[in-house]
Amino acid sequence: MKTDHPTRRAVLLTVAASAAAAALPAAARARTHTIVMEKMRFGPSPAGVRVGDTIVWINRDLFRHTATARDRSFDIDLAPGASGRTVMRRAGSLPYICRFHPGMTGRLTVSA
Ligand SMILES: [Cu+2]
Repeated sequence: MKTDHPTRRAVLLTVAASAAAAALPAAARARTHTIVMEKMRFGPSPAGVRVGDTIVWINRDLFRHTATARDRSFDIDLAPGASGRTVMRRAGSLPYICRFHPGMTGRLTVSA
């Protein structure tokens, strides 16, 4: 009768996953960060954002909001309760606003 040895199998899978991660291009290692819009404010900007990473924007307000980069490198328009994602395409210190509420501002630092 043939049996899998569970521990040995788990170790082999872990080794395989590490090797695969090391071989992946930067884009495939991209991470996802979240910024919440709530009470007419953007939540804290996440640290460690890199080009190719995705920002998930969640609008928990009763108002429609956008997250619009001043240089227009990203722009998302969200109905109340909606969420959506943008991919960071350039490095820099990127100020952004809500187009409907100019008092709502934030700044994302994106490294290459
Ligand atoms: Cu707004």
